Amino acid sequence: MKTIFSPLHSRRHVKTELDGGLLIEPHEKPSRAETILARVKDQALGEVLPPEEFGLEPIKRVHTADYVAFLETCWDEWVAEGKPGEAIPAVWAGRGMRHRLPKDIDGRLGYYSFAAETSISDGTFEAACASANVALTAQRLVANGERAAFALCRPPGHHAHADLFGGYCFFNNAAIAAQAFRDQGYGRVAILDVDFHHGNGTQAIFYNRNDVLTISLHGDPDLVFPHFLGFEDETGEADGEGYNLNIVYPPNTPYSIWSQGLETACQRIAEFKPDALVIALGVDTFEEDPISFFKLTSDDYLTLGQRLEQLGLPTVFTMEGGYDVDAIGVNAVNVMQGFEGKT
Ligand code: OKP
Ligand code: ZN
Repeated sequence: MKTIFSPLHSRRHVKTELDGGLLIEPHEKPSRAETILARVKDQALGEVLPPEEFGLEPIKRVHTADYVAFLETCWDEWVAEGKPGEAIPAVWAGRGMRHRLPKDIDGRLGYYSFAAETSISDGTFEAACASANVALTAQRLVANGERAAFALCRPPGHHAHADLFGGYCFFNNAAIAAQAFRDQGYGRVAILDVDFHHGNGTQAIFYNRNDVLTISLHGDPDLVFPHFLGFEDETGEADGEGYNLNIVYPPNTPYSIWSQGLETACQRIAEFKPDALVIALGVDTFEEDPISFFKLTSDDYLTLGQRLEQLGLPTVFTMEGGYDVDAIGVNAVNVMQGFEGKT
């Protein structure tokens, strides 16, 4: 399987993540991508290719033009205002307040975000664009006949809405790849999100559509991020009714339980008969992940890859979460190797 990787991911190198009242070193750090790349090479998974440049148009098929423009200039505006640290949103329109775009940079940061752990600094926009190009290049390879491709995206994407960043995400790479398939004449596309966290952005982007089936398996949002979306009674609306599926699990869920939901997801995908599949691949379901509570083992990722292959679909993998950096390379590449038949 070919891997798409951009060294420009390292342009996102923020120093802060608001966690527990402290500004800690971010969990979503550059070494994550480098560790996965090293494992791809070590295992000779296949060729590693740089992304092609697609520009902003395919990103704007999913994200609003004003949101994209905001991300492009946000850091410069922040610096121009004389702010001493990294750009962190700290105010939102709560219940009863107005969702109106303010002029001030603090107000604009809140308007375009849903969480405060995701700091912005120099290079974030460039890295997010490169990450989208990585996903789009993998999508093009698959559209041109590859059975599957691995988009080694960083920063991740599945929490990003059409006009909201948060959860370490800016552009929704999986949604952008799925929309690219649609725009190239693929009639139906399924997105299966196996990251530990709910793919709230992906769900929201396609919530009223029946041409893109969205499924997410994740930790119960009553207990974990993103807290305000991802419950099982969210099934889609209008034309999209019945085209969103959430499967939630409690703490300490092992693969033997998690895989029951995977079977439900695979059955739904088979019934939908998509023309292509996008897997939002997080490996923060790992037993040693520092911010998550599932109990998948490294071998389980081989089994997962085998099961995904059985769907028999042209498949793009977009990298999402996974924060045990020591294991992230083995775990992510195990999914690809399982897909290719390794037991
Ligand atoms: C991004 B992805 C931990 C709070 C977690 C953000 C989690 C973002 C996960 N103290 N807050 O889905 O892996
Ligand atoms: Zn996650």
